[in-house]
Amino acid sequence: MSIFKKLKDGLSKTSRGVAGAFAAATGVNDELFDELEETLILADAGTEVAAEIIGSLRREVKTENLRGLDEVRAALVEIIAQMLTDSDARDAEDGIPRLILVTGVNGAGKTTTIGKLAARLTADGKKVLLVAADTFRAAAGEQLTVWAKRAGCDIVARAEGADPAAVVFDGLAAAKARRAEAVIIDTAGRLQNKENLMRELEKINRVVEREAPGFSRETLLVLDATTGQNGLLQAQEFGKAAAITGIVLTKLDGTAKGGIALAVRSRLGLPVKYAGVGEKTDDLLEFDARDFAEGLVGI
Ligand SMILES: Nc1nc2c(ncn2[C@@H]2O[C@H](COP(=O)(O)OP(=O)(O)OP(=O)(O)O)[C@@H](O)[C@H]2O)c(=O)[nH]1
Ligand SMILES: [Mg+2]
Repeated sequence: MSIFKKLKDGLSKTSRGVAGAFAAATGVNDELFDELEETLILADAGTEVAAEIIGSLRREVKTENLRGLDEVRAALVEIIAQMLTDSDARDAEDGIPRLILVTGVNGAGKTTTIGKLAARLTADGKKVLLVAADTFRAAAGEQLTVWAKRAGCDIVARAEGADPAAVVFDGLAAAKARRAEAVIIDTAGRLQNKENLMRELEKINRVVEREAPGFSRETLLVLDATTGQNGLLQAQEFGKAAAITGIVLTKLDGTAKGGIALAVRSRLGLPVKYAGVGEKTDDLLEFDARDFAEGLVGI
């Protein structure tokens, strides 16, 4: 199955809801708008964002005088795609090494995403170095080592229980010495309300800021798409410890509803950068706003 198909299948819970609203519609009327708004709320977009989208849709229908359901559906895709579009996105610059710090709660899919990214960047001919700064969970280093082997890239790992900020320091020294072109740092899963663990993340982030001035830095927050609106809270709290530049939405192949992408984008201004659609190396998509909007609406 293609990864695009996996994404569309994963979002089918929501697209079926949208399809149902259109199928039951007796015309382009309040009932239809209310049904669509309800569907977006059920899809984890949140009440405010759902109201915002449907408000835009109502205006569009009025100003463009849309009468057909297909036109309304296309307008809905357009509005959602625009909301999700990251207009500030820039391609990585040639010659400037990338440094990606990966954070998130326990089990969100951080290590798996790093493995997939490492494989992709290595296949693109980049010299990749992974840094195993999850020294907390048993066997976390081994898990990342397996991914590094699979990708065919380097890894810096230390013994379990080592200070993660020190591992990051060593990792960055190795990255500079070996002239790595992409460095990806794995961190331990932590709940956003665990004060001491958030301070530890701050410390890791300080080391990154201090030791990697020549790198183009990104901090990705990995969100399990099936945890819905809680993702908003996670993004807010993690952002206090390390400024987040982008979101990775994982497990979109499962029972996710997808609306959390709209919520983080609209409420927090955070772009979704990648979408995880499975456990295998190839199951990662560069996030595409239009594909995602079409997946949600079901076109
Ligand atoms: N279906 C599906 N499973 C995924 C995806 N991404 C990760 N997983 C699975 O989710 C589980 C947790 O993944 P990890 O990558 O270990 O998550 P983590 O955030 O590193 O976990 P901790 O380090 O323990 O906090 C594993 O069983 C992965 O195979 C995805 O996009 N889709
Ligand atoms: Mg992990």
